[in-house]
Amino acid sequence: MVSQAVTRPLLRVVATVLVAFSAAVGLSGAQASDAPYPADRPVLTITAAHHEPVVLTLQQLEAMPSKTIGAFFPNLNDSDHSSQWRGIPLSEVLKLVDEKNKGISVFALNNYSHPIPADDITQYDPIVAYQRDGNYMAVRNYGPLIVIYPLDDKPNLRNQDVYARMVWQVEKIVVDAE
Ligand SMILES: Nc1nc2c(c(=O)[nH]1)N[C@H]1C(S)=C(S)[C@@H](COP(=O)(O)O)O[C@H]1N2
Ligand SMILES: [Mo]
Repeated sequence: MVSQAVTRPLLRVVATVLVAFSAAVGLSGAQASDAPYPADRPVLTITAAHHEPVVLTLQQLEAMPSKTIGAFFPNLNDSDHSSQWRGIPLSEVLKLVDEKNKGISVFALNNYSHPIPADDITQYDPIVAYQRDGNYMAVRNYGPLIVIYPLDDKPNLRNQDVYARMVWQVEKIVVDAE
């Protein structure tokens, strides 16, 4: 009798903690599920000559170290309107494969591709962005992934050579062996 009276409130506390915990876990999951595509769909493939391909979902990308940088988006031709882009530094992408490289080549859904030299990654560490101003990007909004350079902070990057490296609708990154 006595033990039951003690146990019940205790169970209630345990249950409350469990509910709070799963709500907290659910919250981080809900973030990715706001994306206009399934969070568990592969969005990025990274290949290298001497490494198995690495295939990542949005959820896996979001589990990686991220940073936010300010830049306008050259394609929209509105250099007055800056956005905050959140994504994975290309230096982190390179850590996924062990390949001596001279840089990477970024491939888009529309078959556009462009190389990014290793020097850019060292000097400017551009990101593969999966969010623009807090929103995931549909393919019709140049998503799901866009290479973004820190155009706001570095005026010297505002030129066509760099814009051509800001590949949108990214689906694949090839690490170019040295
Ligand atoms: N997916 C994809 N990304 C791309 C391109 C493209 O055609 N497809 N063009 C590149 C070039 S050459 C530039 S200058 C900028 C701006 O593209 P725009 O040709 O649409 O102005 O995006 C770059 N990223
Ligand atoms: Mo361009």
